[in-house]
Amino acid sequence: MISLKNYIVLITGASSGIGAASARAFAAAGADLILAARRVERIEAAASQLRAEFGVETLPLALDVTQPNQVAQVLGNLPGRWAPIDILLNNAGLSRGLDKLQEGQLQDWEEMIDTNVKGLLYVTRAIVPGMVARGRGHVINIGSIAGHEIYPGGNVYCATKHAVDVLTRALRIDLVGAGIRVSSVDPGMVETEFSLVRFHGDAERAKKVYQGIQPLTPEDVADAILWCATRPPHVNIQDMIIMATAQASATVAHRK
Ligand code: NDP
Ligand code: 8X3
Repeated sequence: MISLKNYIVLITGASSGIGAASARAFAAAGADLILAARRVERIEAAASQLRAEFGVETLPLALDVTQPNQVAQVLGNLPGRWAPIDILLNNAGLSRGLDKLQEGQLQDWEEMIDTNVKGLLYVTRAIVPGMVARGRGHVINIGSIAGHEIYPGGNVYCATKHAVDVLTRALRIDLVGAGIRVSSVDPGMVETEFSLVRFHGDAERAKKVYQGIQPLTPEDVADAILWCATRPPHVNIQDMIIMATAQASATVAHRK
């Protein structure tokens, strides 16, 4: 296990769910954190809290990963001590809707593709060249069971997570020999704001997703991410699928 003391970790989507839990896990492990998201008030509050609680340095960063110019500008001009990022956690992502493809909303498709695929690419493009120059680094992408399976109504969301899987594997090939690790952590059902976002704020419908089942918590996933990040440098966890015990596959779950 390696120590993350003085490591700089950039987390996208740090304002909620898996990203917020990962921020706490990395802070507890002594890493300094760049917390990026659109909801600035949340990441500012988390940045102060983690600084006070764990004595680490934190930098809240307003960032919309769907905006290529903004991503290049903000990540290309990080304050000096923050520039040499050791770990990039590409976590920002969302699902919108659960419609059959033939009934899907174009706006939902655009948002998922722009965030989950293009956003991940823009951020990766901005950060990885520095890792290459330094000969060290770790990119951890948050994929999903939806990147391995397809379920009814999952169409475009599943396509974006399959794309994340392909991009993780492609980056590993392109970076081989550069001393940089590339991992994917792919959860099943995790109770976060994910379903609330998927159903456009319909809290009743979102709650039903987790009814009668004990889903993963964001902390469970953060624990897995931290474990990947703290393996010895010659060990790369390529892909980790993590599911609730009561969930056997994307479509098979036991509900009480
Ligand atoms: P949440 O909705 O709780 O968190 C999503 C995060 O992504 C928020 O911090 C949000 O921040 C951020 N985000 C969304 N769009 C953008 C954007 N354009 N720019 C910057 N940040 C953005 O959901 P989860 O924590 O569950 O989701 C995190 C990741 O985990 C996603 O990639 C999701 O696909 C994946 N995942 C989730 C599973 C689940 O069951 N919950 C299972 C498998 C994978 P803000 O809105 O402030 O910008
Ligand atoms: C989130 C998991 O199965 O709800 O990526 O799509 S699932």
